[in-house]
Amino acid sequence: MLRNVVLGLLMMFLSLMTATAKSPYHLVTFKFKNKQDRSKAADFVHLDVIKGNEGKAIVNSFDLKQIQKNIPTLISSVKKLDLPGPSIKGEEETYQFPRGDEKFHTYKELTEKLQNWSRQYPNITNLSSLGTTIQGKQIWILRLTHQNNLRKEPPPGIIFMGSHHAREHLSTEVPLNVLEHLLKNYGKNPEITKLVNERDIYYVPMVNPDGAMYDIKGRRYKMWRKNMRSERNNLYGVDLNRNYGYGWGGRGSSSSRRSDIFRGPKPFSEPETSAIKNFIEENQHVKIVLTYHTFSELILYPWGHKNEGVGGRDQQVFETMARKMATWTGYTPQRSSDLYVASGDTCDWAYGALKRFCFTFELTPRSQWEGGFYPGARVIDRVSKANIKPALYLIKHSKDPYGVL
Ligand code: 0X9
Ligand code: ZN
Repeated sequence: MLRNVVLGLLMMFLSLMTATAKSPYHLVTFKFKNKQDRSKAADFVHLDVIKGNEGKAIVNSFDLKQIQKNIPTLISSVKKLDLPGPSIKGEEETYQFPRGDEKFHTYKELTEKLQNWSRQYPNITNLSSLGTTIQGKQIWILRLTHQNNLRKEPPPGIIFMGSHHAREHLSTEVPLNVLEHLLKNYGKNPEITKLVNERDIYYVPMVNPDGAMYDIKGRRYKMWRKNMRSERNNLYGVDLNRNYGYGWGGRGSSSSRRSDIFRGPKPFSEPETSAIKNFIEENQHVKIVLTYHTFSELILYPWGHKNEGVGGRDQQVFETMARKMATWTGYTPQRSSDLYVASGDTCDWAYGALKRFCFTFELTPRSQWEGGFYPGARVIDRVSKANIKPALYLIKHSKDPYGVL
């Protein structure tokens, strides 16, 4: 633990040292009396950490002005961070992770890996694209199921997604490694073999490849969250986890382009969210959705846009599953809105519009001081391993989610 904290502080220090001098980002600490206070703050900024009555957020200069104007009494301190600000020109076109973090996959490496796997395991995989991003990249989806299932009505299914948010690179590595575990153990491990034979499993490890690659452009992390929506060379970006169409436009999202929680001009205005929407709508047998994010070590479920649970048996299913998965990961199971109210996220839509059981996993670390969005490559294996059991559990129960009751 102490080692993690020391390493985290060192990583932060190094990343601050290597960043450029010009910085639009600040670390803001809030003091909250209650949940309402947290949601008030979440109306303006994205809260990265909540612990006790304190919250922390890394905010851009626009968001900083907004909170100073609207909720000054909730702010306890503001610290300037030396991180480079957004721009779409003037940077060399290298898409490589910063030194020491090369184990994370670039979009190109991800593409090659998925293509290799689909060649290596032709009887159980199929690689295709859900559509293209703003910058024209393919949004890869790898289907994992025995080829016999392709000729008939597909068996019950599940989708795992990563990297809706650009800077949350670990959320691509975890599904990728769990997928690799399934591939390598097919035909060896009876449980995995059975699941691949009897389920339809989908992986979209990088929903927002434009943003993820922009975040590492020039080999420096930029703390970028949104996609790459721009106008006349002016990058602003849309928060893809505020752009889904259930309760869209409500609390915890912004109508301002410059905000880090900008929801976009209308629901599903972005090619990335609309590609996911089309896929989940068209595949009714996909009964469970898991969207990986970072960080804070949480397992979240609807509702997120209002301070209520979904009620009835469905709520029991969410709670039972989340509690069970928490035993393997040590993550905290929680209703999304208990964290803070935010509208337009993936899970509110998947459940609200289509009744799919949907979880948001906020992966490692637990805190900003252990690296926040940039915990370093050394955590990848450990976090991936911890996420195998929850994935197998959800794959199993995608046949009948109510079976957990
Ligand atoms: O705010 C988000 O989009 C998610 N956290 S993250 O740090 N990865 O950005 C959490 C979404 C949870 N949903 C709601 N609270 N509605
Ligand atoms: Zn996220």
